[in-house]
Amino acid sequence: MANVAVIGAQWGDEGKGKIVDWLASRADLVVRFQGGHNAGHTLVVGDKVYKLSLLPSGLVRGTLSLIGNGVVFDPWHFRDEMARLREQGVEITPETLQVAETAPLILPFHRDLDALREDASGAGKIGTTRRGIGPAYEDKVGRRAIRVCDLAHLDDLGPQLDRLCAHHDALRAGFGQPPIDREALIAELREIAPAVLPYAAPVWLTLKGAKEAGKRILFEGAQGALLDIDHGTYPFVTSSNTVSGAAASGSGLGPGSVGFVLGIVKAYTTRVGSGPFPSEQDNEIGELLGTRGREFGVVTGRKRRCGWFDAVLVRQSVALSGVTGIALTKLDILDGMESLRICTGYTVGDKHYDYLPPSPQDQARAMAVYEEFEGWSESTAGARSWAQLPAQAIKYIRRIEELIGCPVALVSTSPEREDTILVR
Ligand code: 2SA
Ligand code: GDP
Ligand code: MG
Repeated sequence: MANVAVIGAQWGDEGKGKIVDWLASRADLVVRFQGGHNAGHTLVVGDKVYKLSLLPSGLVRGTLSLIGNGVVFDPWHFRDEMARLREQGVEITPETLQVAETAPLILPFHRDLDALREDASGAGKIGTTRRGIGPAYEDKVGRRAIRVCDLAHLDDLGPQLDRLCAHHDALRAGFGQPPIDREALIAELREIAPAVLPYAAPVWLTLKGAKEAGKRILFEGAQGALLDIDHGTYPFVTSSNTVSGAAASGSGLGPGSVGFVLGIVKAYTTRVGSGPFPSEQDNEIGELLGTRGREFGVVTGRKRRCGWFDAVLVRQSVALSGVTGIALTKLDILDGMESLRICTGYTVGDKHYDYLPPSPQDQARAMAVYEEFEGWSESTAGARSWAQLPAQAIKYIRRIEELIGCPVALVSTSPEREDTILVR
């Protein structure tokens, strides 16, 4: 099996956790390469439900799990999420989990700044998870981040703290906040360091060794391609690159190491947070999809916005991430719907688009153009073979393939790992 990168091809929450879990048994290592604990991945194993935000999904099955340099790392959340998983019976040791020494830390004032900015932005707010993701990435790019490796040198961070505080104290003053208490910050870091340092490792070296030994590496993406900082619905995006290209830079392996890009795609569309959503159904259809699909944020509990499948967006994601095949999830949620629609293009004023126009103004005005389909009354829930799918469901899948220009490699029909159809 080639190394696989799993990425979301919509606005996140496509079911990446379930698919990574399905694939993890066929991989030797799982590596997260971007995002942080804004992600929410749900794994259902028998009667147990695991909700992971920062930790790679492979951990639940005991697959060696790595947090790459491209991830922003909240050490307090790390400690707490590990404790929660251990309570659920998952074994976690430095033999099963490594964190890149070069990953930048999310600090308490990043979280505060995220929330202060959102609250001050009125109608312009992004609808972030308020976990400090954006401010932590800003500090990384601004070359003032404290990183995992710095936890071993807390007595010697003078110039770094000068840079960090010079920037943040000015920002904080603008929000009526006191300057950063440097001593208190170092004391907090000193307290948390022992929970992190045993797991800190040169992840890139682990990956180099794994590659040389012919091990199978699974790259676990978070969020989705339309939340990508460069290619997404900017500014209503997250602060990392979520496209497959980030798998290489965010873990420390060259791009040639990704052999197969698996795009995870929900059979309809959802979005959580603000921003344009041309096929949104802010009506009883959206309500039905949300209720049947249990569309609530794993991290924040926010209700996800729901709408029809948007083939334009997924076609764009397929191109942007070089998707080799897709996993179509939550097909079962469409069972029993009389008719279905797929968005095949947009009109903005009198202009037709077969891709998402770049400006937020045009995106907000984009009207979806639909193709209509007959639904199916049979249940697909729990189906494990192609032969179990009703003819109308197959027609729907085949049309999606045509419109997005990419084959469906897997179909998922329930949250359970084994309720997955491998399409040959
Ligand atoms: P942030 O916090 O700076 O990354 O937020 C910026 C935008 O990115 C969106 N975002 C997400 N969208 C879907 N799922 C995510 N994870 C959680 C989940 C979300 C939750 O699995 O349900 O619980 O609300 C996720 N993380 C970030 C976010 O909504 C903003 O639009
Ligand atoms: P992720 O962020 O992409 O990992 O997805 P989330 O875990 O945030 O949201 C996906 C939700 O759908 C989770 O509750 C999964 O258990 C669930 N799920 C995944 N695949 C399927 C499926 O095929 N059918 C149904 N009914 N639920 C699914
Ligand atoms: Mg999620």
